[in-house]
Amino acid sequence: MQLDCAGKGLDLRRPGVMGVLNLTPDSFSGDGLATDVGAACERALMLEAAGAAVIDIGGESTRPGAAPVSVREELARVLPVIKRLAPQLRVPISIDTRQAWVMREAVAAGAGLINDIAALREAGALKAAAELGVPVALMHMQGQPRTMQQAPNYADVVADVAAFLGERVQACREAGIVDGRLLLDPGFGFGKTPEHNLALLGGLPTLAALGFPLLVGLSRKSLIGAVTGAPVQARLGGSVALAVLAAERGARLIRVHDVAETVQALSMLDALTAIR
Ligand code: 7PJ
Repeated sequence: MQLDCAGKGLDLRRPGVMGVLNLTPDSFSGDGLATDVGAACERALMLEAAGAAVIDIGGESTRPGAAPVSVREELARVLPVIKRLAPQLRVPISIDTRQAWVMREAVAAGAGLINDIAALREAGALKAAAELGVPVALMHMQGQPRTMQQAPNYADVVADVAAFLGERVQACREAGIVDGRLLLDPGFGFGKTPEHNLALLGGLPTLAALGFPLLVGLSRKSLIGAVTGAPVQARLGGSVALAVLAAERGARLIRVHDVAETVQALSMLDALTAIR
């Protein structure tokens, strides 16, 4: 399974890592990359050297409680970095956005994959993705970032998320986006309690059975805090464990902040898989 991301390959035959490059000023990694294009590019090159298969660039904070940003602001954050970085990276850049215009500008600047937490539900997004021709990750989210953690509610979280993702696949087909360009993501933490997140982790094989490569993001998320009490800056162990558990249950791309550690952990899973 090799995806063509605007000329750069993304190999999903074995679980790989998507490295996070967060260009929002309130990023909870607190790395201050939002205001320094040079530092952001250096960080991306480090993530590639550490083994990331794709670099995910985002300019809108979507953590619980976050307010939306304007398209103009989002573009100002991501475009200079994508433009400078694309020619320097061997691996593809993914653009983490819900906005159709950001998708268009980012792909024109060199991004090769769309990572949309709203699964192409915002105005114009389906059309933009269809016209751009790059692969798209469709993520499940209940509600909106500002309020999504207030009262998450499901009849059966695995079945509900599977049904939603199935509907979005159908919407993509109708818009002319072929199945081979799609990845699916259950959206850990996006309108989910810790129990919902655990049920989804356990239910990943059911979601994998939909027949699309699965992307998951668990890195440093509040589930780890809920289980262990660890604050966000001390969740490396939990993040690496969740990456391995997700990969074992069928995830093909793991979105993480700590690339080197996760790549090393996944190598061990790979070694075990090779002898089975
Ligand atoms: C995810 C994401 C995720 C995808 C974020 C954070 C919040 N994109 N963007 N999946 N999470 N596809 O990193 O904690 O889980 S931002």
